[in-house]
Amino acid sequence: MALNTVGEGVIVEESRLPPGQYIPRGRPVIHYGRVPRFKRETWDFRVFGATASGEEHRFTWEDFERLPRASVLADFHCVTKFSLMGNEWAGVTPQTIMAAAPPVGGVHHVMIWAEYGYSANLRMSDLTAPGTLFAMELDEKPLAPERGFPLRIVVPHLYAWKSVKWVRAVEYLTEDRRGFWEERGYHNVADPWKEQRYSYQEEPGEGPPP
Ligand SMILES: Nc1nc2c(c(=O)[nH]1)N[C@H]1C(S)=C(S)[C@@H](COP(=O)(O)O)O[C@H]1N2
Ligand SMILES: [Mo]
Repeated sequence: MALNTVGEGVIVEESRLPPGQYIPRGRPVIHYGRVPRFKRETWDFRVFGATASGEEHRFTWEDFERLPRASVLADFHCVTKFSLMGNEWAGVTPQTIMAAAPPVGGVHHVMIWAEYGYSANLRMSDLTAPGTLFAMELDEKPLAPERGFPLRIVVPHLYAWKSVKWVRAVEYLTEDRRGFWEERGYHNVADPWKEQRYSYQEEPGEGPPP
């Protein structure tokens, strides 16, 4: 396995860096629009769409904080080509959320919704993949406001625009639909190991029905 020395003596296995990515100095923060302010009393996390019960499930912040925690050590790859290596995220697994608010049978896609209407769609298999987490902490500290406080999803095996910050809801979809960047020319699936950056690269079956 090739070793690659990057920056100030950081040693990274080359096989951990997807094609076309580099390791920047520092830890860039990227998002569209402003950083929302967290209001504990009105914050909620909703699971809606094709739920098994037919009802929307709502967690208050108090409910959410009581859920069991898990942690994940993962790298993070932005489509603008920087990668952040070795992030330790802690939070709630999608499995925990899905046990509390299951989908009907046959749901293969979800939309993750954030403050201000930012969204990203995921295949159910990406939501339930090992490594995907609703994160409340990074490196043993609560998320910084600009990194998604109080809650973001991390989907480390896909380009980071799918790792929605300031998450407020999950929508179970009966049919796949494009999210914010997927509608604006980015790849519906977004696997960095296959360099699935742009929608024009999509193969049949990788995008929503026309
Ligand atoms: N709500 C929201 N989440 C978002 C974005 C955004 O604009 N809004 N940008 C995405 C993009 S393009 C990237 S690269 C990562 C950046 O995460 P970071 O700021 O922690 O590095 O957040 C993603 N999550
Ligand atoms: Mo990004």
